[in-house]
Amino acid sequence: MLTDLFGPLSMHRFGHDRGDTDGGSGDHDHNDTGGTDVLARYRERASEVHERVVHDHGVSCIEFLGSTGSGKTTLLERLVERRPADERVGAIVGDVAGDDDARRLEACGVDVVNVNTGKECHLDASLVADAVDELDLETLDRLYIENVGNMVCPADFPLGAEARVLVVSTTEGDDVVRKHPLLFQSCDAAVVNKTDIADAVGADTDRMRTDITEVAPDMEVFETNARDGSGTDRLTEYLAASGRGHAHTD
Ligand SMILES: Nc1nc2c(ncn2[C@@H]2O[C@H](COP(=O)(O)OP(=O)(O)OP(=O)(O)O)[C@@H](O)[C@H]2O)c(=O)[nH]1
Ligand SMILES: [Mg+2]
Repeated sequence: MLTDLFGPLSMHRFGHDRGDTDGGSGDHDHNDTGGTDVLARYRERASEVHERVVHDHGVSCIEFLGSTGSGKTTLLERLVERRPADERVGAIVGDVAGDDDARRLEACGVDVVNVNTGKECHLDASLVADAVDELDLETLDRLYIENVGNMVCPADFPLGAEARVLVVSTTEGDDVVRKHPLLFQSCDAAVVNKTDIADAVGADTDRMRTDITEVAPDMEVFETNARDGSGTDRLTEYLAASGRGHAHTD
């Protein structure tokens, strides 16, 4: 069962478990002046995305998020290269501007929808729902969502994925986990990337791993070099074990 592998699912956090309505971690005012809870609306939208993509179409949906340049797209390139021959992959790629990442993934044979957020520093479920409209879900087995590079705001905005994978890298400093506990707590798995240059930048990956376990005790942690793919096999296995189109039981 997926919950055994991923801990509390994003779906369940926003759809069932997380009854709170103030996300609390963002530096924006996430509530509108009419008193309506904007975050609750987005969580509802995320539930709809999840229902449609995962339940109705049986597409495994995984979100990758983390700071700018941590290696999200590079990691996705490696995962796509290593996918089973018959696995059909789509991606929704969020960036403030441009289509560089979308073109990189397209070059790997992925059906990509590029989303430019302009002044927004994160994707939200409405943007994802619109992007999903542009995909033919019937032709996909897996959908990756790459969020805009940001370590704060995405915590408040689940997108409807089955799991959220947080990608940090050694170049961000080995104190990155301590500075962003809330984001770690809002995700299901963490990748410590750029292990190949940890020594060069003086980062202690053991410390990062220990810090992750401290802020999010049940979190799966992967160490990777996304440039050459080292460490991605375990991540591939973990993602492959994620259920496809798991049935609603509650
Ligand atoms: N040495 C090393 N470089 C890496 C690794 N992973 C990614 N890079 C490099 O880091 C830079 C940023 O990688 P991206 O994959 O574009 O990062 P990203 O997280 O998608 O960035 P945004 O989409 O802008 O948030 C690129 O120059 C990559 O080649 C790694 O494991 N080791
Ligand atoms: Mg990217």
